[in-house]
Amino acid sequence: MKLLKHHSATVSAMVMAVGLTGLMVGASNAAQPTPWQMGMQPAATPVMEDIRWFNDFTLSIMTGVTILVAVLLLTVIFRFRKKANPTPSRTSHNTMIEVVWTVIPILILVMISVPSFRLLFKQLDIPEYEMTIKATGYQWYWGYEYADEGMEDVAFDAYMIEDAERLDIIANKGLTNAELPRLLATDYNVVVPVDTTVRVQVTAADVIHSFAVPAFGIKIDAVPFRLNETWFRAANTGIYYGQCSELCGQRHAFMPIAIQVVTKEQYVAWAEAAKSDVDEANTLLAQLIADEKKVAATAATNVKVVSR
Ligand SMILES: [Cu+2]
Repeated sequence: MKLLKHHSATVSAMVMAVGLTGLMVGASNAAQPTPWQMGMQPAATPVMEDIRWFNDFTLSIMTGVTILVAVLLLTVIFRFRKKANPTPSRTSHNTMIEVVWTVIPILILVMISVPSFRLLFKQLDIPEYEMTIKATGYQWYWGYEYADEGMEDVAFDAYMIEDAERLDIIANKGLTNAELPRLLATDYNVVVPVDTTVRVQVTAADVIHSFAVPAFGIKIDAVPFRLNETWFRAANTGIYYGQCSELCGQRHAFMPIAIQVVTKEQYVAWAEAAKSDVDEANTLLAQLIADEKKVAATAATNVKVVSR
């Protein structure tokens, strides 16, 4: 009986989870975890959109199976208990039902495997890419190199911004907590253009790390002496955060990944400046984004004035 209660609690949790993830599909651009978040981060790439769909799809099948099994268990317990059914049936075989309970699970597995393999190929088969970035895992930070022609000199290491420094920056620049999220913000962001297919080559220089960005649906091991590849194509601008996802030592939790997706024009300006100085390029980029926000804000107030 205890077991049954547990079952139905799981089922209601599943039903709730299906509902919640369904709700979150509407949100388009949140790049970091939020307090009390239950589902996955909103998708920022086509791969992540498919992952979210696949999660909801398998979760709904699982929910159905769990409900069916719970109902069958309850039926057996109540209808065929000793009191209600003192002389049990002596049936030992029923060909029909044996065929049914073999064939239906096979069909369900086939139904799951088709989109599962399609998604695996989509993740691992690198499409035609427009640029390449190499990420190297170190104990305990990430090193990035831009690999395209003319960009060979653009390389930097990205360290997590420590708590004390973070509070200073927030106070000095008047930022919000979400603009410089704790344990996720880094001193250098990986800058990439929006709507561009980026190939990421991932390796490590000491122990095994893992390069993972949830909103992009990417997670790939960073293994010394091995070059792994993944890709993403971000559909919205904004900063997307990830973390090392392979236990790599004492400061494993403190080597986050921050990818800043900017407009194509902003990227061109950044890349041009970064060829000679990444710090200057970042200052320029911050200026460009601040200008863009100002323009957007004025446009918004104008609209309000007009609508009055
Ligand atoms: Cu690591």
